[in-house]
Amino acid sequence: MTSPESQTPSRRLFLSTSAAAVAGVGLVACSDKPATATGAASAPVLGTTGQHAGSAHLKPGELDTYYGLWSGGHTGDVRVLGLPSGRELLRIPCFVPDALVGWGHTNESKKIMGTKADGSLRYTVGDTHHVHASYKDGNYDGRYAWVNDKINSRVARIRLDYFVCDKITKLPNVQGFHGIFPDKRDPVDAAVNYTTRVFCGGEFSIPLPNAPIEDDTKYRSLFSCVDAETMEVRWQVLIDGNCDLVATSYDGKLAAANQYNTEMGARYENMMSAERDACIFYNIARIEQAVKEGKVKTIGSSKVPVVDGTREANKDPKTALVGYVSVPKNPHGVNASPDGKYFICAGKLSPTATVIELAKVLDWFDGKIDKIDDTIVAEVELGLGPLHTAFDGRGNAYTTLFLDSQVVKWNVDQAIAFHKGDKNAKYVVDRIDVHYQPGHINASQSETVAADGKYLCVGCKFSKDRFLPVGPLHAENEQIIDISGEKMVLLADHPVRGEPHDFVFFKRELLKPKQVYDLDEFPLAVKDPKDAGVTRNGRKVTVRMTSQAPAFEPREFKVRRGDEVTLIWTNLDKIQDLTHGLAIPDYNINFITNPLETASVTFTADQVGVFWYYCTHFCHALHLEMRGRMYVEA
Ligand code: CUK
Ligand code: CUA
Ligand code: CA
Repeated sequence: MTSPESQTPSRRLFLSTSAAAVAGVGLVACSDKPATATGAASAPVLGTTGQHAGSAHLKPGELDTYYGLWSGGHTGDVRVLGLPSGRELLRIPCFVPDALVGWGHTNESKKIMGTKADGSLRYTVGDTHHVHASYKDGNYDGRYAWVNDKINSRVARIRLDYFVCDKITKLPNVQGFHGIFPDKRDPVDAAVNYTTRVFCGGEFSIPLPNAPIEDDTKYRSLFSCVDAETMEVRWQVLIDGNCDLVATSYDGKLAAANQYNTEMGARYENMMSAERDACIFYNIARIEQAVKEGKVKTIGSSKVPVVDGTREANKDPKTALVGYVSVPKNPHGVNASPDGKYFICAGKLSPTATVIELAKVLDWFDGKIDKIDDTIVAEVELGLGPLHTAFDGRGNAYTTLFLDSQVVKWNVDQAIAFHKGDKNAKYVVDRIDVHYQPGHINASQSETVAADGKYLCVGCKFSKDRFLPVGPLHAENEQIIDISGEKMVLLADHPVRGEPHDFVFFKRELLKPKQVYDLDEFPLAVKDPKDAGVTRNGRKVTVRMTSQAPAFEPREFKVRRGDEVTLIWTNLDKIQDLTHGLAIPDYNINFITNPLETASVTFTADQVGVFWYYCTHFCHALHLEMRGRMYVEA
């Protein structure tokens, strides 16, 4: 190990060089010149033709080159951004009701979110941290993304063709579900070179099954595997310590979670009492073999098979399902390098990053290495409060330093050489101040085989003085940094409503969004205006409705007070961007349908009178005229 002072540039030196970098940013902002040193004289190459990193500014009408998927934090949604501009394009509601699309109001979204016996939503709060997308051949394949809800231990899947949440799964016997990562291929079947599993780390230990037990030595946590297609929980692993973030290897053989609470303490003093914690490695093929052989138990009313991953049960590497690699004090974050060779754990309470070589972890499982800690190939000092790491595909890692309010760029090979004893190995390449207290970081295509080393986004937890004050709640500050050159260059600040945590961003070509639905996606679709109208079955009334700008069909309908009304609505407009809304005054109903989409709501007609249902989404010159009457008779 070394002090940061022995690695150039030192913080002191950096402070003087950063003035030059700031001047460079000023230049970009004022003159539109590219910020990279090499491109000083040439015009910026941007947007649709953009090949070079260098500016976050797009001219009006220019398209971004990357899609970004951002976790929404408390709003329980996923934000879709265009990069490098940072423009927000969409919010995809998942865990929390949303007023625009009627998420949590339509029957279809309520079914996905989960309801109580009385039909009301079981949960209306969420806490999303991590978004990751499905892989094929080590790169994103545009099928799905997943996001976690830490509060209620749920994982949501998003279809990336329509940008909608289509399934939510609750993990049994898990509290504080934090890290999430899809696998990148199957560990045994060579033909399955795409994501079929999603791994979920349980952060809090609880009694299993849950009961009001005070003795915290009886608590445990679980690592869960969810099937990417069915979204059912395939299996769980009972472990010692906890799971925080999750990473997966490119060969599909390993998943890992960093553990900050190997002490299994219930209070923070206890959680930070040990000098070292761990990164836990899961041998996926062996776990699934154990499940197949029935070496499992179940917990409480859950039917999910649980294998034993405790230290005691996994002492022999040759049969071990999991291995615990020791990592300094309360590590935060584990990330897979795009060359497929290393996992990197940042120290948080230790100023270090630990580099673990995956080939050696597999050697340990094969009994070729005695001590699992010999899989550590570097443990180097980076600065104070290292949290998360991104990669440029050129051998460099970028780690956020929460306490130093910096991003440090460091070279992984040099760090390994330094750790081996080459004291001349200069592993710190550059440092840049960010504003302030960064958490997550990601680079364009970072955790794929196609890491392109162009841009870095940093989620800063504090913005302090960077934006106009708006009362006590400050915006967070997301910054974009050009990493195409040797030195990092700060390009732009973006205010963001708290608290988004994590994100990924990748080439726009990897997604093939559909902008018009297929009618057959919806079993209830009203395919022809002639099928619109009211049918009655006792007190249950079904209203089938269609819309074609600027009219709903039917234009009016009658129900009786006390009827349970289900209104099924298909938007038959089939050209893109022709979305309609449907609101019914005093009935707490407002939702949209996109072209050829069907959605439904169910309500009790409890107020007598005339109610103008009307379109809430600007669609046509006669948008205001697009309305009809619901008569509720006594
Ligand atoms: S945790 Cu948020 S800054 Cu939930 Cu990924 Cu590290
Ligand atoms: Cu239809 Cu506005
Ligand atoms: Ca600890």
